[in-house]
Amino acid sequence: MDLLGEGPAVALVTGQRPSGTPRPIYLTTFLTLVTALLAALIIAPDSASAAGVSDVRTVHTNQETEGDGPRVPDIISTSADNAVVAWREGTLPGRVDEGYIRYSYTTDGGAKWSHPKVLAQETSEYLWHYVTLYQVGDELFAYLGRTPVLDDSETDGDGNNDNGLPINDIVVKRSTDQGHTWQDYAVDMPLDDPATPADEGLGNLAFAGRPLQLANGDHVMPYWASGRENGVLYSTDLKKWVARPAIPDPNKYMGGEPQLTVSQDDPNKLIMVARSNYAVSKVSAVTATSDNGGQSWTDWALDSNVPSNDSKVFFTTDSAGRYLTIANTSLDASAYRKVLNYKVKSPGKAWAAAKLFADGPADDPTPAGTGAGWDTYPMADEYAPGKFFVVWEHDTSAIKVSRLDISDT
Ligand SMILES: [Ca+2]
Ligand SMILES: [Ca+2]
Ligand SMILES: [Ca+2]
Ligand SMILES: [Ca+2]
Repeated sequence: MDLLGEGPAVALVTGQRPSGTPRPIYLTTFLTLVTALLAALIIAPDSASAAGVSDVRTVHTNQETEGDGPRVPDIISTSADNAVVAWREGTLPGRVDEGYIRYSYTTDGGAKWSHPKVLAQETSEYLWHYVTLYQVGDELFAYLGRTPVLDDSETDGDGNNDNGLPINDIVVKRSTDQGHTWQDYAVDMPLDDPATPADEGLGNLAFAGRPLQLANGDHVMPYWASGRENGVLYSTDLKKWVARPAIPDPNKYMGGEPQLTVSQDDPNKLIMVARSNYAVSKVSAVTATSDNGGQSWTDWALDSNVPSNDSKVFFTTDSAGRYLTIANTSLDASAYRKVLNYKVKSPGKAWAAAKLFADGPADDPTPAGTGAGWDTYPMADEYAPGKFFVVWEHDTSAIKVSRLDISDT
């Protein structure tokens, strides 16, 4: 059966993503090789393998912030040299999951990052909860969840919005210069307006995982919303987005921050991977699959191969069909969110053992008073086969980026 009636319903996006600015690829590749060879000779004579984690950089640090610091970053690489990172930065004491949205870009493969710029400023009325990035051809899109400064519905009765909810608008920005500048881009999202009694759509519609483009050109974007409903929005034109049904959750796994990718075994099957609720599992993510572009899903089920520790699980399929997951995995509550590991599964093989991805200093200043030593909330983007830029938050005081090379696995 042809799932969408137009050839393969789903195909690996990474394999079909058009390149960015045209460039002499052989020259670039040659220079990259020369540079890498020189770097290996000069800097790392004891490096036995190119594989694994390298080139860790701090994109941005803020030890003075009064909210919950620079957090929840995302990254898109448009080439081996060019990438853009965006994140939320807290601004108000005692308030979490809200702030303004900043971004920084590199043009030299991550060695240097631009001074942070503002993607979405806070105002007297509004703050921002999240930013999620998506590349379609030469265009980049940033999806931003807006939240009010004031919120009378909270039980503390102080009238302030202390938790980044409700989401009362979704704003989209578009860049055509690899994330250096951004312009407003109007969209129609199925979001409930919390100020009206009518039901206009999903409550607190939020995006934490990367959208992907189906083989027929349409787009699917993983969402989560009030009640920990997870599913995909669907769009044919990147303008109007329609919600498809939520993933059934009869066992109350309460998935969150879902990541969407394509099965390494079946290009017509979507896989959703999400953090589970700590009350359900401290060790395993939940997964579900769809063979019709997200119009229906299998029930959420625990997957013991994919770790989750009550925080975001990054999960993708690379251009060679490998699964890559990066997540916090510790069973020790004292190590909550403090260590990131990664795992790889090549097509037709079992999951390889977890390897250390990041564990930064435990004694950083954590301006908000929480998150000391955290290394958490990873996102990644493949810039060459099996090679990724990865971004994550450290200590609620820094945004970090490194390379991760799984090409020899
Ligand atoms: Ca309040
Ligand atoms: Ca609130
Ligand atoms: Ca409403
Ligand atoms: Ca750490």
